[in-house]
Amino acid sequence: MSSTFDFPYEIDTIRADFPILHQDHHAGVPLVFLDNAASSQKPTAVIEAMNTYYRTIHANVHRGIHKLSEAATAAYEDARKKVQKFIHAKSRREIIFTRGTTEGINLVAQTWGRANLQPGDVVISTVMEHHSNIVPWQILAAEKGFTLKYLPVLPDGTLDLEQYTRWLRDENVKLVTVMHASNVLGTVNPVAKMAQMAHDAGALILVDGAQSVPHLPVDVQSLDCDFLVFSGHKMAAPTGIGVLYGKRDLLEAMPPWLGGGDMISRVTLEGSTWNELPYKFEAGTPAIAEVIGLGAAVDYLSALSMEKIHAHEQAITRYALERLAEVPNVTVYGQSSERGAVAAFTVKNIHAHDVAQLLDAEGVAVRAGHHCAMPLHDFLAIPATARASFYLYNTPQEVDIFIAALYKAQKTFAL
Ligand code: 7TS
Repeated sequence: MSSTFDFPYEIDTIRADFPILHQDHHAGVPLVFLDNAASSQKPTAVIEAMNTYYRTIHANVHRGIHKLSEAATAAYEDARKKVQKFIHAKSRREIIFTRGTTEGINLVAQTWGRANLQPGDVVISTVMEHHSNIVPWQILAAEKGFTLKYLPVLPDGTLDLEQYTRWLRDENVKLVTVMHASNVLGTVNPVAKMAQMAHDAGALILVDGAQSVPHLPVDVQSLDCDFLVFSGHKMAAPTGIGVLYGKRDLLEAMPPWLGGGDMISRVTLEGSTWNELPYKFEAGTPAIAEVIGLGAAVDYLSALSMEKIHAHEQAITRYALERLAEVPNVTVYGQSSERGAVAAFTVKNIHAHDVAQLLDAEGVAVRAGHHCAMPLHDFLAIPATARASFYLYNTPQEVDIFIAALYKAQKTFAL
């Protein structure tokens, strides 16, 4: 079946770019990496960009007037322009480097949220969110006294947009904070439509792009989102680096979060004034090598084209879902017609952790657990799922190995 598969690019060449994919997982058992929603693997171009930086131009940025510091600063700021272009932001000043999605959401909560939310206000999150888009708002709500509401999920794994309409009409909604694509259900939420509805009601929208920016073309101007957050490590870039995009007027009006070097204009013992954007939100020495690695990842993905990556992942996911449907006693969660490259599932009478362990013995790396989405698993009334998640380098042959391992796992448990 997998022999009829159409690749939008030369898959063997692409796979050759990722050194980690070519090792045995156990002696004689090749690695089949299907845990990409947790973190993707890195191509040589990204590893080498960081290596070259450390070997040839490392120095601190934005301070020295010596040649190395100028070269490091140029490389760092060049990466910012690459990210700006990648998500179609109007200005490089709208690109703030963070440690990742989690930090981006906390930054918005602690700056925009702390300055603007008060008792009587409503923030809408959703039942399907990752904990990073729930907990920062719970912490702030306890302090500021606003109301946090969670948009329900319908049985097909999509959001209840009728409830959304009602809340926007009837409640004093100040912010909608929603994931673009679910890390469990795969659902791709209609965030452009949700943004328009939020704006019509006078609310802002934050989009968690952790599971969308790595996988499909994302244009912040056509989505018209107020904030977008994502993590480098899920999109072929290093760990420890992520992005907060914000509309310039909002970022200008927001107070800073972390105080320290680089984020100030002038400091006296009586008080301080803030640096211009984006530096106001980048206190201290940043993750310079990781930013340069992110720039290289953006180059890599762009050269391949996000449209092609998306097309490939759609095909792989469709194939995996078809093959999973053949396996008896397997339930897959989420039936949205718009879905990303994840398949979370349970196997009757086998705990998700045991499924993952048995697959691991066959070389297949998947994640098991609640995937940092406990409220969603409560809604699904299951303690845990196993999850296969795909990226640009996965092949239908790998899906076949995964499915064969799943049959073997069931056989092992039946004994
Ligand atoms: N939002 C979504 C939708 C995510 O999937 C994740 C990570 C995060 C936020 C947090 O990203 P971080 O880089 O700040 O940690 N999701 C997962 C996952 O599904 N398995 O491991 C991490």
